[in-house]
Amino acid sequence: MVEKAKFIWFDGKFIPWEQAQVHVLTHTLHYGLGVFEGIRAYHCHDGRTAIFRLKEHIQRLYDSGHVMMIDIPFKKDEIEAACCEILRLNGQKEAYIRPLVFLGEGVMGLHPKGSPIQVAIISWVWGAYLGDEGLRRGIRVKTSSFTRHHVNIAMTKTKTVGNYVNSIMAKLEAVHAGYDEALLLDTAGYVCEASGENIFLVKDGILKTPPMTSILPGITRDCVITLAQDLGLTVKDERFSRDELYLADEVFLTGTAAEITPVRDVDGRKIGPGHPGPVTQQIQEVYFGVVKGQHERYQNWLTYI
Ligand code: PPE
Repeated sequence: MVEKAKFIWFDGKFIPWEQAQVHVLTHTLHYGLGVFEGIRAYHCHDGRTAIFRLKEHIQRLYDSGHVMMIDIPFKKDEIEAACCEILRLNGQKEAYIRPLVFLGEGVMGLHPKGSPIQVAIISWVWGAYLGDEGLRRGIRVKTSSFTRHHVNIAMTKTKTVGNYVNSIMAKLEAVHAGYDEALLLDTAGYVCEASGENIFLVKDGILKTPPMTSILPGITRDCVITLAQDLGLTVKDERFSRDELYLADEVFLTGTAAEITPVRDVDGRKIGPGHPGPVTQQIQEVYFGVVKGQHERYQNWLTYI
């Protein structure tokens, strides 16, 4: 259960948590057209709180809106300012921030013109997305029987509400089968992404991650590519098959919520020695240092509040 905070920003105002309600005719509730973001704020080593890559997340929210033809009725800097203010008002040193743009009550039917476009920003305390132990020891992943969206069926570069039904189906199936997370293949059968994370493999010291074609352009993925290259590692952005994953030395998932989560097993095949490898551990360590403001070089990724 999400732990209740004091306030939610709703259509330009901070209101008490309990009052952030919607009508059952809310268009997004019926048809799934809405866009959202997921952002983390960390309690830094110097005692301050910093939102990680706020500008990039808000830009992606507007990009999602652009693709889905949802004209967000606020300026980007108003949304950024509200993300900072909500943490102050809720007294949260560390939190997950969820901006959500949805079509409200008014119009029914598939042509959404005339629906009010509403925006909410919620913040709550969210620990390790795939569990503390998963973060430390690695998780078990199952290739899903559900395929990731075809690029002409869903707009995969957007965080559209309805896109996530596919993720939920895959997640339910994986958990039902006793795994922690689902891996989805693309429509050509190549490794695509997990239900809510991008994926990397490491083989002979080289990192590989699927190209942008049909994945969400993950902001954590982008960080990992930069951090790995700055560590002198080679990163290839090219497609690979599930058996290449089985044969990898290391596998890990990346996401705002999941952060850097090692994978120790894919479809019952042990990955490497079956525990997080040296590259994954190094990336994890640098990433957690960066988000907490310990590396001068990446200070421009942080918005201190
Ligand atoms: N792919 C998908 C499908 C996805 O949902 C996410 C984020 C990513 C990749 C990684 O993107 P980024 O966060 O920019 O590195 N998934 C969000 C979902 C969490 C949720 O359950 O809700 C997240 O990590 O915030």
